[in-house]
This record gives sequence, structure tokens and C-alpha cells, in this order.
Amino acid sequence: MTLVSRQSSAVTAFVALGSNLGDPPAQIRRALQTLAAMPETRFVRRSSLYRNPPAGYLDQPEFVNAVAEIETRLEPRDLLEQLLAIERAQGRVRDFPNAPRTLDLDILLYGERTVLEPGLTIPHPRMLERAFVLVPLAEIAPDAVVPGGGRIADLLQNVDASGMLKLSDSGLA
Ligand code: PH2
Ligand code: MG
Ligand code: MG
Repeated sequence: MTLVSRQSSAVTAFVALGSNLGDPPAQIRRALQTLAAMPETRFVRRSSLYRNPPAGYLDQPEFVNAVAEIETRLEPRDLLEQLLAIERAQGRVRDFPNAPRTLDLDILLYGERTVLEPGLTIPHPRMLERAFVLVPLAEIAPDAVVPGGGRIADLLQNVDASGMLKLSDSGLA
């Protein structure tokens, strides 16, 4: 049994999903199912899946990205541990920073809380520059607010979303 410290009230949190190895759409769909089964957590909604070019380290396959909204009583550190366990279960190997991966799960927002701890920074420190985060997030939560940043729908205006290709539900687009 996993022991987790829980909060008295549920918090709305957003999780970014990314994959560029081993059938990315299938990896993302499987991860969404597993996320929905986490303890102390209710799955609220998810964005479409988006195929898009790699950002940062460019010499790697294209990605599929999505964002999920959850309500959770897990503390941020426990939520992170759950996400890392799901990554490992789906074969994530950490070769070097930004290496291709079967699955990456990042906490974007945790209510309006700011967290600055070793290995865990919330809001996610690079989310404001990333179309592959802001496009799916704006699809499901345009009015969500980044502490110290602003409204997602407004922040979306600052990124180039032209490379984001929404997949049909079959994932074949
Ligand atoms: N993740 C990265 C680096 N670059 N590019 C895309 N398109 N999608 C990602 O999820 C991604 C990336 C590091 O986490
Ligand atoms: Mg990560
Ligand atoms: Mg990441």
C-alpha cells in the first residue's frame, strides 16, 4: 500500500503529457487512463492530442502532447511521485536532459500554489514559452490563471502555435 498525505480539500491541478517514442498517441491515451486511477484524485477532463515538432533539442522525433485537468487531494510532492511512477511503468528512461521519451508527465499548475523545491517547481517554469503546453491547456481551461503570469487565453497570444496539429480521436491524423 502506498501511504500518501492528503489535503482536506481537493485542488484543481493541470498535468502536461508528452511522448515521442513507442507509439506516442497510444502512450498518451494509456497514461490518461492511469492518471484517472490515481489515489485521492478525480479525473475532470482532457484536451485533444496534438502532434508537434520537438522544441529545444531538435534532433529527435516529433511529439504528441496533451493536458489533463484533475482534482486531487494529493500534496504536490505526492502527486509528482505518482506521475514519476506512471512514467517508469511506461518505460521512461532518463538518458540525458530533453532526451526522447515514451512518456513525460509534468505538473503545470496546482491550484494557485507556488512550489519551489528541489526537483519540483510549480507553476512549471517553462510553460509560458511552450505552445505544446499552452494550446492544449487553453482548449480545456482558457480562464485558468498562472500565479504571477496571467490568464491562459492571454498567454497563448505570446507563442507560435502554427506547428500544433490536432489529432482526430482515432489518432491517425
Ligand atoms: N518536452 C521537452 C522538450 N521539448 N518538445 C515538444 N514538442 N513536446 C514536449 O513535450 C517536449 C519538447 C522536455 O520536457
Ligand atoms: Mg518531466
Ligand atoms: Mg517536460
